[in-house]
Parts: sequence; structure tokens; C-alpha cells
Amino acid sequence: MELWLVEEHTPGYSVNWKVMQTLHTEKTPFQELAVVETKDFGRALILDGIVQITLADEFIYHEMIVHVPLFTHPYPKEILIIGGGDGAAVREVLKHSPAQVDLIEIDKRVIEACRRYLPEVGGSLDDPRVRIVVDDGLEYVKQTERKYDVVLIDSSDPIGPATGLFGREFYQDVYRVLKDDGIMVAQTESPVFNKELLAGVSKNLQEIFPISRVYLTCIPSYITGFWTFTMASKQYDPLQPTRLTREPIGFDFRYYTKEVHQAAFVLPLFVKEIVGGGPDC
Ligand code: AG3
Repeated sequence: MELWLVEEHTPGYSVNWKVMQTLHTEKTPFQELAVVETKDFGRALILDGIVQITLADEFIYHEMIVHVPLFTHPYPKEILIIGGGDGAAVREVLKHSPAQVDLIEIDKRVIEACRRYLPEVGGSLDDPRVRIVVDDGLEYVKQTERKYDVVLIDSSDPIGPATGLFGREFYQDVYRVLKDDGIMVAQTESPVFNKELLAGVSKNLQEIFPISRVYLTCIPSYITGFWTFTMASKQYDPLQPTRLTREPIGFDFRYYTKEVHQAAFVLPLFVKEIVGGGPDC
């Protein structure tokens, strides 16, 4: 029997994936979770019908959400990840020899499914430097007394459990949990399908942090390919990433290079216009 996953992004646009095998499906208290083997992109994690990770191209997203801030910060030692229960961002963070990585994931079933069915990403969660807290990231950043060098917001789309992770109040709490020279990065969606969201997030982060910059990459398995991340920083400018000139990039990198770091901040005009810039800025 032919099985196709129809990934519906809007009422007028969907992407069809040929599924060779369904490894796992369940309804968790937060969302519908599935792990499937796709024909062309390998194993994939699907949440509420939307592809979160495929083994064929997850390296692009995770190298870009992690290495751009971690090579901008001169000494990234204490890292907080909100979301990211799959473990792939943790795997990339561990390449920087951090002292401690705190992962705050709302849905423990995501962690369990990825450990079991996607060891390429979930395997990193067993590293002794990783502290996993199953909690709502919104609550965690309100309550914790810990301070971090870098906070990564590795969320799903702004519907369902992740909605608050794109809000102003949450970013103010993230500012509070960062040290005086801390940096945050959030995944901020497609600039084609989520213009208003990206514009709102940029505006809020520009108001809260002294430095805020959007960067762009291409993730084939995500809607439109175009994908944005927004970095906000108290002190360090990602366009002068001091550690990059000091330390070599590991052999196990597949996407990120010094040139990719710089180039990612070069935005096409239509994206600049969304995030509050014009042709000359
Ligand atoms: N986080 C971002 C997934 C967004 C996909 N959205 C979409 N295609 N509309 C993935 C978490 C990976 N650690």
C-alpha cells in the first residue's frame, strides 16, 4: 500500500511525503507525535503533522542555530536550550565543550521517542553535562535563578505548545536569565509564510536587547526552504565573532564555516523590509 504524509501548512499549500514505514505514532498530552521513514529524506520526527527533523537535512538547522551564537560568544560555558527535546541542538552544543547544558522540554514523550527511534539526534541527551528538565520553558525562565551565556530557543511553530515562546514577555524573561554578556537565538520561521511573526519578534528583540540581528539559511525540508533565526545579544556582535578567528571549526561540521557565518547575515531586500531595514542598512 502507498502511504503519503500530507503536511498541510496553510489551507492552500501542502507538501506530500512518501512514507516507507511508520515507526511510531502517539497522542501525547501536548501534541500528536510520529516518527516515520520517508522515502527521500530518511527518518523524520513529525509533531502535529509538521516535519520537525529529517535525518537528511537536520544538520543544517542545528549547526546554524547553535554555532552562529556559540562562535560569537568568546567563552560559551553555560547553555540553556528551550524546546529541542529531540537532542540535535544538544549534540551540536557539546562540540564546544560546555560546562553545563540545561534542556527544558515541555513534552517528555518527544525525548523518549527520539532516544529510541532517532539515536543520531537523541543519543546526545545521555551526556553527563546535560540536565533535562521536563517543564514549560515559559515557566522555567520566569522562575530559575541560574544565569546563562547562551539561550537557544529551538521551538516548533507558533501554534500549540510553542506559541508563548514567540512573545515579548518571554523574551524579557530570557534577557533576565542571560549573563551581562549573554546571547540568545530563536528559530523564527519562514520569511515567506510567517512575515508578521518575524516582524513582531524582530521589533520586540530590537527593543529589549542592544544588538539584534536576523540571519537566514536554507532548510530543504521546511516550508519554502528559506528559514530565519534571530539573534539578540547584550554585548557581542555576531558580525565580529572573535572566537572564529581564534579556534578551528571541527571536522564533524557539515554546513557551518566562517564564510557561512558571515554570509548568513546578508539578507535579501524583502527580508530586510520585514525585519525593519532598507536597502542601505
Ligand atoms: N524546530 C523548527 C521546526 C519548524 C518547522 N516548521 C515548518 N516546517 N513549518 C524544529 C526542532 C528541531 N530541533
